[in-house]
Amino acid sequence: MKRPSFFLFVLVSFCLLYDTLYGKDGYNLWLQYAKIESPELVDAYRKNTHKITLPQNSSTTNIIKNELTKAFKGMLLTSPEFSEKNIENHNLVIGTRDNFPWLIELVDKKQLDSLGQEGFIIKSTFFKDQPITVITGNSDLALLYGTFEFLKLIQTHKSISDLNITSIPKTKIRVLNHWDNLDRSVERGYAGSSIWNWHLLPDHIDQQYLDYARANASIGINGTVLTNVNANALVLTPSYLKKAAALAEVFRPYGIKVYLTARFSAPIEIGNLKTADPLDKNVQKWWKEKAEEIYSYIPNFGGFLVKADSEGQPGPHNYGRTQADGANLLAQALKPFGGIVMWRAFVYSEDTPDDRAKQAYNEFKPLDGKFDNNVLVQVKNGPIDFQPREPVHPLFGAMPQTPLMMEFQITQEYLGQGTHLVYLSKLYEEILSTDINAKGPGSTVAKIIDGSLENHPLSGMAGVSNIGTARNWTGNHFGQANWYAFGKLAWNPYEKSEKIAKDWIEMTFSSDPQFINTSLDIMMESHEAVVNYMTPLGLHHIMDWNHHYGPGPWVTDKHRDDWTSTYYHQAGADGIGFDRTSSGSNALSQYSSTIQNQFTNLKTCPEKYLLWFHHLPWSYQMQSGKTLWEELAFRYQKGVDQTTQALQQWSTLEGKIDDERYKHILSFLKIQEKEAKWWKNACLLYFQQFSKSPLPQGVDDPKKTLEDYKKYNPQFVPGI
Ligand code: BDP
Repeated sequence: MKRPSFFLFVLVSFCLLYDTLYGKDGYNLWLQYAKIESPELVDAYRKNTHKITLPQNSSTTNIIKNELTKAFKGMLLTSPEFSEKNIENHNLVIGTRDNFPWLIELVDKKQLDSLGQEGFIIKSTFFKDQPITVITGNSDLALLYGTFEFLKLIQTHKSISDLNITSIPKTKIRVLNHWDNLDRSVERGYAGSSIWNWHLLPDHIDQQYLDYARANASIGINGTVLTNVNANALVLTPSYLKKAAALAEVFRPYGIKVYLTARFSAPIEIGNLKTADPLDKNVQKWWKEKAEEIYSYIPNFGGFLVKADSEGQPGPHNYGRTQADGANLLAQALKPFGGIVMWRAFVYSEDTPDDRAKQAYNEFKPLDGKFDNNVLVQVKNGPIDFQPREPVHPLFGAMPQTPLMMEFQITQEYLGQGTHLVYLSKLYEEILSTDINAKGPGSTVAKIIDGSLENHPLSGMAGVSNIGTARNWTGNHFGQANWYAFGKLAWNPYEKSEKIAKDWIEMTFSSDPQFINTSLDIMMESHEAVVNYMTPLGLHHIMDWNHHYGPGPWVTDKHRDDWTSTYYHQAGADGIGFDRTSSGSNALSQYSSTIQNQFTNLKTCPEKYLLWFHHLPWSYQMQSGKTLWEELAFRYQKGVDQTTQALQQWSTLEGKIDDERYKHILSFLKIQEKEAKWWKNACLLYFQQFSKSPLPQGVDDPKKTLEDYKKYNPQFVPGI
């Protein structure tokens, strides 16, 4: 009797010591499983979890067992007793109805049927008068999802004694898009190199691959596109397919499918064909055989993500064909194997003499109904390009016969890159909850994304990953929250950012109420802050050339107009803003009449979109009574003040969490404050040339000149 308890004591002490020494670098993400201090809580949780029934019939159930062991060791300092079948005297039962036919007596059959393959139920009930908690679903993966949800309740110190939770993912495809290149550089990546070590694959399986899969499974992500949308055809050759297959093997028990980006010209580049024309028989044959080959390596391969006819990528335009011709070519090749195509709507050209914001709609809307049924059109949240704030993309609601998939950017290309604390869930929520009025009031973007508005069986959400080899995965500790929130919103696009943030803070850092409330405040304010100090009132695309780091409202006269800032802000002596009403590009005509009317009318157009849709004189009177120039200056100043406040708020949290993460975050917040001032000063000095008005009182005077800011030329900015 004595020995095991002594052994347990040593083990637990070691774990605690290990945790103090190494555990707080952020590697454990939101799965910290920190020790719970309250003896009452620990007692209650132990009582409900110390005897667990869990059949061991797959690698997924094995993962569940390991997760529970790890979690309870960390949070409750106990090791639960596991049994595969025995239920007598047990308190947590995890299994499908195949495992436990009696479940049907406890959980409604209809309800079970409605769960599909991924949904789960967590229910407090009785078995032979014994109180038990049941986690059930129709697959082992569902049990894994249910287990993570159950553990979240404990991580966030909720009661687990009276549970009745049913959770079914609202979207089918919940994928990360890695813009990772085969040389391990990451386009728009600010967290180190790509985590895929292609050179050592397939022989070396890094622990990080398993941890990646586990983290994603814990938030319901069920797919990963391994490679950059600016694709390299090499990944479709046998030596790379073997490497991708090794990753797919690791991810399979976690319910994560591998997808690859398909370079449209691959039949020429690696197939020795003379053309990649989608209507050419040999090209069709080549893709069919390629698909067959891929499935021979990766039996559960998910499919392709394609960027075509955009920013130099080849595509169907090269052969005078449509985007539907291109997408269907690949869709037909994948169809026999159950694969899908995610075809990006991010198509625009500098040679098209029309507002860039209109081009995707012009190209895709006429193709509605022409895509095969295993194609999703993947649309960015806004019509330009992941700006700090954009109105919703007009394609949402405009293609009722086509499943549209959301593409959000998790990596912060335009939102402060590696260092700025910006909780992106607010941006995601703003778009998902937008009522685009496609089918009358209540037609929110979320309803398009989950397929419910038009009853599409396929649905999905993609997030451009912010993950790299940084020890804390995302470079910025708070970047983890954006990965987490993306997963949660992909599972349920109706979830609220505040709740997601609260859970994340508690799981990641601490249960201290002051810590939670202060961090929550900082997070909830952070998106509005970045919009204020970068692009207030609907300004957009005014960052510096190419690397997109820092302000560059002066960027002009480049080889492409649609990549310059002056194209977008149109500032001059007469005013500022892009006229997208009928007197300008008329991009507004692409929206439902309700939105059109609201945004066209200056009285009802939300000020946050004002300069996106209107070109207005500097003296234009804002709702506040100030002139446009004054309001602009105040917004920039407000953004700076918000970052100063965030820094001050964070400073009050010293000692509330480990020093390592506290200091890391503090130093990033200082960079953010400095850069917010840089943005404000550079932009206001630049626009002042045209407004020719002084800065209003209350707006700090810049210490440098516009020329100083223009001259600043940072070298080797990451992510290009
Ligand atoms: C822009 C990025 C560029 C991407 C492109 C895309 O600047 O690096 O390749 O989007 O989404 O945001 O294809």
